[in-house]
Amino acid sequence: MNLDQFAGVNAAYVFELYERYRQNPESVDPATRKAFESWTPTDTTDTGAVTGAPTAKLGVIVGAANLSESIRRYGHLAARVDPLGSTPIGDPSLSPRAHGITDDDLKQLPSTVVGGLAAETSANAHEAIEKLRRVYCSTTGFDYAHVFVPEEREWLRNAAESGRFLPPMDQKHSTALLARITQVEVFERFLQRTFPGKTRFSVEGVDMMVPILDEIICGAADSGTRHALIGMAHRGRLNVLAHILQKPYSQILAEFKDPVNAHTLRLDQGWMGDVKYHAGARAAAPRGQMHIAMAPNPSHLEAVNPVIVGMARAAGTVANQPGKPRFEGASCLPILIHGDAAFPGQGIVAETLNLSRLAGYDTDGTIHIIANNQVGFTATPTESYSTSYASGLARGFKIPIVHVNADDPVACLEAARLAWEYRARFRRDFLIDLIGYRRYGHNEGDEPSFTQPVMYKKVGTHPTVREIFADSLLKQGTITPDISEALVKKHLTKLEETFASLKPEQDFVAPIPEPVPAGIAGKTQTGVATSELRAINDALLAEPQGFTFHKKLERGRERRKAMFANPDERTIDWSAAEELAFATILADGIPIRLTGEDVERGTFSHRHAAFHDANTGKVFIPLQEFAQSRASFEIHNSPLSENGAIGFEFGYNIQEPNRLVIWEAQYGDFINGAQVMLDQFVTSGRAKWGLKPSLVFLLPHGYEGAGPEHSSARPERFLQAAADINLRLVNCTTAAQYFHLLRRQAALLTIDPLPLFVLTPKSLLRNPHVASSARELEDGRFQSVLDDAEARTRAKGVKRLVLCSGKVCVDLISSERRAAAKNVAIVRVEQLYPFPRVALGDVLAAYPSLDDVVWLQEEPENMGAWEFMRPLLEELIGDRAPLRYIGRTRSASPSEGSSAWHQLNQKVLVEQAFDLESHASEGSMVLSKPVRRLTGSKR
Ligand SMILES: Cc1ncc(C[n+]2csc(CCOP(=O)(O)OP(=O)(O)O)c2C)c(N)n1
Repeated sequence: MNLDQFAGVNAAYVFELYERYRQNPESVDPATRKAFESWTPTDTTDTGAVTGAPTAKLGVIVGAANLSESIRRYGHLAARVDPLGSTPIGDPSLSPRAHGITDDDLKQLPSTVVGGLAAETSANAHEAIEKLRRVYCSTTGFDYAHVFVPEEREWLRNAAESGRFLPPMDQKHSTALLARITQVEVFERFLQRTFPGKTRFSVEGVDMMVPILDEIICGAADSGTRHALIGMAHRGRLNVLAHILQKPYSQILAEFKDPVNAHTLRLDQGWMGDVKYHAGARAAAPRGQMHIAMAPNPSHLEAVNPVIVGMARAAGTVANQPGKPRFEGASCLPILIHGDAAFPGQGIVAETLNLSRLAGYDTDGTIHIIANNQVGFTATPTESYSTSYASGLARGFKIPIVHVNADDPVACLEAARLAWEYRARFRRDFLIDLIGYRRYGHNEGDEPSFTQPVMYKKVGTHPTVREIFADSLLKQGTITPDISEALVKKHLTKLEETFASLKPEQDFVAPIPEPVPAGIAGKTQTGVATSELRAINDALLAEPQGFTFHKKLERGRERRKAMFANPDERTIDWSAAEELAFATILADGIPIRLTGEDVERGTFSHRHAAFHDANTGKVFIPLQEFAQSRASFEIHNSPLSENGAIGFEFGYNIQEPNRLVIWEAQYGDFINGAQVMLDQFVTSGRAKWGLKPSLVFLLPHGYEGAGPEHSSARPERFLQAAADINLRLVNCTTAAQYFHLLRRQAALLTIDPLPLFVLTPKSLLRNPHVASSARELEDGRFQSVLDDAEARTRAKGVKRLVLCSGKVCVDLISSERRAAAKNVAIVRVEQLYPFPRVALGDVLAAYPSLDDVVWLQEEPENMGAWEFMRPLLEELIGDRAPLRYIGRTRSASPSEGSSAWHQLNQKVLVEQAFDLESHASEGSMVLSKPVRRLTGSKR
């Protein structure tokens, strides 16, 4: 080892080691010890290369090197990033004293001890250190020491220290920036004056959000990015809509006027609309071919995060070729704007960040901006987060962070340019912590000094960023005094003129979706010829050369090979039907994306969509390889997330609505972890924002004695949300029904899209009563009600009509009691919503001698479909027969915790269905009761 070759930081490190060695030779490793044994340092050259130094000087060199490292690492703690002037917390390691040295010591040392670009143009170490302080402790806090990849860290260091991302600030650029800031401010001032006290969530205090977006979006557009997808909450949203999405002022002003008229009142189409600061928009970009979109947003803060990254993933995915889809990250850019209280507080942020580097979810980097106004409604930072900064969570994901003072437009633009370049180069997330303040209260009607009196005293006298910037340009002589006022006037005049000519009723355009012709879903043909199915099945079962399947999976494959031997035999089980549905959809040219926890194998080890070579582990996905395919298939085991994962799929779905997107729950009840996504986006997105989602949810459901947590997918939750045209809920009981249902959903993607919730089986996956024949896949189509074919042949003798849904129907039809109960018909309600009124009416009409109609369910009375069905059934049945309820009594828990107790109740349930006289047996919680007609229900 030649010890004389080291310079700068490395030299200091060698000296530090040497010092350790000198004091205790055993404290360094043997190789280092050996090198030091034959080396006597005496001095450093002008370049800082180590040729030796008096030992006393070693400590100074080490101190200087450590000081420079501390500034790079902790300098942000001393940066003046708060426009309201709070004192930065600083850090002792930023002073020479902490390293046992003085400024004079530094002046004696060559600058190379400091290393990096700052050293290159400095006369000595002191000068270089001062340069570092200007970079790291000014109005920008570069916070990147937590980035683990050395190449990235070095790039970030050079980027910060070189200043190469500082924007050009000649007269033209400065004036353009001033004009933009003026536009932003004047818009808010105009709204404040014209609609005093009306909520708009002004951007003022973090006005630089708009120029930062300009810079990022223009950078992306210049590099050929085709889609920028923006997600943000209320703060500054109207301003971004107006100035980034180019939403016309007239539309925004009309929304303030809030006209109620024939254009907006479309309850007949389920239209409800939403407040103006939740609206989304799509716009043509300022440059090139780029499309910019802002997703509509619910009040639930940060919930839009996974939706945006899902949209970006979809926009960047090329799916029209068979096989695996291709992701082109450079074609899309997700941008998320967060609140400083919401970012650390809402778990969905962590869920979204966790998606950022996973196969199938990665977007090649999201740019995050925290609109940090240092207050959350009334909460202070110390009440809102345990981390040092609002951005703390991002550190764990190794995301570089720049804290920047929102009153320094040049520093803000540097942060934006750096963010874009880093994202483009390393294809990873970047975060800008834009630190400003909030000019008014949480909304414009709030009085902020009730809770933040000191802060608002400062805010009250604090000049706007426009004023500060104009003043600095004036002082530099870049602009003349009249320019600033002329800009204000120009933008104000435009707003005033727009307002003067406003016709709110015409200017207000609500994005109401086109009505869909009635009955399309019911008429959709979904059968596939047996010959075609057989050929596809053969292709799916083809073995790739040299691939070794797991021994235990061979039997299932053999069974599938024989599946089409007799088209009338019920040989096709649930998972085979699913695979055939997927394959035929792909053969029709519709891409499929299927995700969820452990979906590749399937929770119940039933799917095996991805095989792993038993010897090499290599993965083989038949749906990506079969010859008939005309579109891509992707399947991913999702991370252990529901809210984030579903939000992502929702975003993917609305961005690319012509692809079939399916999310599967491990067990149905886990979907309640995504209640926000369901309520705020999936089931209400159409009524509020005119979105047309068609996402499919597969939710294992059914009472099998596994306890309260794994029995119910909580269908009552979907039924409570069901209204107008917003979802389909199905609990189907045969493989053929499932096949047709999936194919129908694919066929309706563009003509009658609706979210589809499917309660799927567990043990029934392998139950022969659920299996179907090839003929049933060829001939049929999805039926919302399955009549009792056997009972129908003797319809006149049927006294009881049992209506049920899902697995419990199979319990009934496979019961040994059934053969003797000739007077009972078991009718399966396969689609719960939309309520199959016509089909059920036809069934009722076919049984003329009914003594009663029963709604039978395995869920407790306060759960399941009963409370939804009851008024609808009463109306439908009228005076024809009394309605009875058979099912578990009301309960706080979805099911028994004991398998034995479950068996008992399930047995009683079945007995009561067939026995017109029976009563609950001891120990059972099953209730059989006549239903008193609800008052007011129609006959
Ligand atoms: C999930 C959720 N919880 C609570 C609220 C109510 N709320 C609206 S704004 C707000 C404060 C947000 O503070 P911050 O994230 O700093 O954004 P700011 O309003 O300051 O821009 C709260 C608590 C909400 N909208 N969403």
